[in-house]
Amino acid sequence: MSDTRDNPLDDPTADPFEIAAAAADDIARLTGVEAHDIALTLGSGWGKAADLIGETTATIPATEVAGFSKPALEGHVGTLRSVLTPGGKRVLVIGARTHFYEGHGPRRVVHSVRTAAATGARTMVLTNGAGGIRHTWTPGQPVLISDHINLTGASPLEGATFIDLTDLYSMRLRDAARRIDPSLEEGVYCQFRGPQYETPAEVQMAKAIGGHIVGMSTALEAIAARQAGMEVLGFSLITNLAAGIQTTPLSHQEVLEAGREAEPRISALLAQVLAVL
Ligand code: 8IG
Repeated sequence: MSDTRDNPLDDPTADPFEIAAAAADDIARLTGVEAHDIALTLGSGWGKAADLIGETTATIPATEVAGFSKPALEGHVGTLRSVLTPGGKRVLVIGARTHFYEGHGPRRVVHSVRTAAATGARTMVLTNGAGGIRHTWTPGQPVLISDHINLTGASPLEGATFIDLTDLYSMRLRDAARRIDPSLEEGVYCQFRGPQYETPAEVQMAKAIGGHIVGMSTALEAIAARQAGMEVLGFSLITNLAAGIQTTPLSHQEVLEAGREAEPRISALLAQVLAVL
């Protein structure tokens, strides 16, 4: 269901960066934490992963923070958390993703990323649940995002904002993740608008143009993170093989189950990766 309450981002004359700054002020006030070092967005299947990364010092409903909207879906948590890692880093855990398919436009989609940057975070860790195109991948497998293809036709950038996206998904951070789990594979993430899953023909198109992962979230967020000067690390949990790659129909139930089963492994992985960032 769409969210009909007023959101300041829906005012076209508003400056989205000012609203992100106001949101960061809300977070500082509500968490008691002046600045964060790292931000982590939890996608489908990654919901419990934050519990291992450190001590949660504050949990706030995203609806208390300027510009955030209600989560649209079961499996997406509508909270922001401040977590203190054993190494002393402050992590802003974002469990309140807004998807492009909700139809509120790119400003709302990337607001959490801009807010994270405004809290001081220099590293943006983006996670998602996604479909896998590679036949050798199995549901429940986490993979690193090496690059993306944005098939939404949209952008979070406004006007003549020419942003370089070379090494968008930081090689340095991918190397750090692989030192922790050398078996991690990587692939190119194709963002479709959704919310329908792809047709098998669309999956074949994604494969032909160099894609390995199909999803509905991360590319627009990564672009905004780069605009904000953050270093990006992206993980997809392959919750299903993409349409036509797997022979059975795709279901949201299957996605939730794959997430639950993979939880222990990906939680440990994320905690270990965050410890070295
Ligand atoms: I979870 O197969 C999940 N999200 N586009 N395709 C797209 N998004 C997804 C898929 C999928 N699985």
